[in-house]
Amino acid sequence: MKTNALHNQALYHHLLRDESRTNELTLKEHVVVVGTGYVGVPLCLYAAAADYQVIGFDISAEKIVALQNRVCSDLALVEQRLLGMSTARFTDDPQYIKGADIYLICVPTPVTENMEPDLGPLLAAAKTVATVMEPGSLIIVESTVNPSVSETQVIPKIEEYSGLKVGTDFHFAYCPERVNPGDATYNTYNIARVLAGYDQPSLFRALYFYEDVLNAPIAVMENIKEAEAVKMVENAFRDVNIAFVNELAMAFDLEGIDIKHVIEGAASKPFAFMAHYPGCGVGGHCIPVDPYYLIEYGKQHGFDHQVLRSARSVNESMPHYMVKKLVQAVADADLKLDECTVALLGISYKRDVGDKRESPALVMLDDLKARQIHIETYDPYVPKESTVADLSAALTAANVVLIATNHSEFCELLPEDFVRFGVQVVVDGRNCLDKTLFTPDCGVRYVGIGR
Ligand code: SAJ
Repeated sequence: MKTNALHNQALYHHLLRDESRTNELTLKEHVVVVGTGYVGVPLCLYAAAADYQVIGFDISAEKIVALQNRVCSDLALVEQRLLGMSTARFTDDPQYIKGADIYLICVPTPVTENMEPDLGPLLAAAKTVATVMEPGSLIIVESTVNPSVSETQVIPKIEEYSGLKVGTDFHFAYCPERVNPGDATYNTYNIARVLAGYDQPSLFRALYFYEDVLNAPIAVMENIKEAEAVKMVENAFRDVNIAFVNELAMAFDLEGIDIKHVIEGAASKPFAFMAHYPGCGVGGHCIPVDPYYLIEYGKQHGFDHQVLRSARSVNESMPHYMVKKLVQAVADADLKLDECTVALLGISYKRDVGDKRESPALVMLDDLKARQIHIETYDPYVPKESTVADLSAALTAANVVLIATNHSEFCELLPEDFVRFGVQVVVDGRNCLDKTLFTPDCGVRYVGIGR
């Protein structure tokens, strides 16, 4: 990898700077990372570890103060350690990010309330960079965007506010982030990337940077639109596959087939099948959002993404499907719903992380409240949204349990744990408990999803 990097670096100097510098050892460049969330901070740390002079910039003073105190809850353990010893600095003052050699833009690209792309944060970041950059800078966008957004919205914004011209005065590349929160195997340092440059010098310069900083395969795409499409497609692929198994789960609930066993059986085929699992819904800021970007992009070209829309519709129905299953399970147990207390276990969207963006648990919470059901909530990773302090308190307070997030702490629960606390019904929205242990005479009624 390093050999490649030096080769690209020499090529870069040859192409863009005077010949005399091609053999010079790299003078480590100044790098500014705009957006210090779970994508930007690791980039700061790995670039600083590769001897770049790094500043992380964010508009959130709160985030920056925490980072200046070497605190960041978004990081994997190895990155927490890196933060403590890193030479990276952090600021919320644009005057300190002037004239950098490389700017990396890593800000969110959410959707609006009516599920349309919201490029506000990205274009604001592009404008900030444009006002502090100097000729010769390389700008790399890592935020997830629709095909063509870089060239039709981001670059024009930079040119408008800098007075500079892409290709002539500055370089531009696109390299979508692939951070997977909570993943112990893949992280910013090693996850494979796709990369495209506005032109060849931009590509070489960006390629050299990533190969110098990361230890990850870099797939070079033909053009920026392809690289933008890759990220959208990989996340829409996941949403469609989750919708597929969610639809099967609803069918198998009626047919008495165990979807989890069927998926595990299908996964025994070593090719042409990728296991996804049904649940109470699809949360996070990527999977439920990115398909809406592609749907919008299709609309702009007169195309209707029926499959993407249907998948979104199925996945968005799951929280309500789960609440209906809870209501039915309470009736089947001859309990009166208005005399029950439900403990909602899990608020965040994903196992063992604290991010509640687009979390299906919040949709189920609203649905339960709308039915005037008494609720207690507990999530070890989202204490601020928990009404009780720990799992025991949640089980003590309730006679019905609804598991919304498969946090490790919940997956260890056994029938006797529920019986001990007087819980009569368990609705497992992530099929994370061992269903075989919940025998008819175990003292608690178990309901999974599609099993
Ligand atoms: N989910 C299911 N069934 C599944 C998988 C996930 O219901 O089989 C639900 C989860 O409970 C969660 C939501 O979908 O609510 C999203 O889960 P996720 O595992 O996809 O987690 P994310 O949102 O962190 O997705 C990230 C993405 N990474 C990037 O965008 C860079 C995604 O591309 C990865 O595929 C995913 O991690 C991953 O593989 O874990």
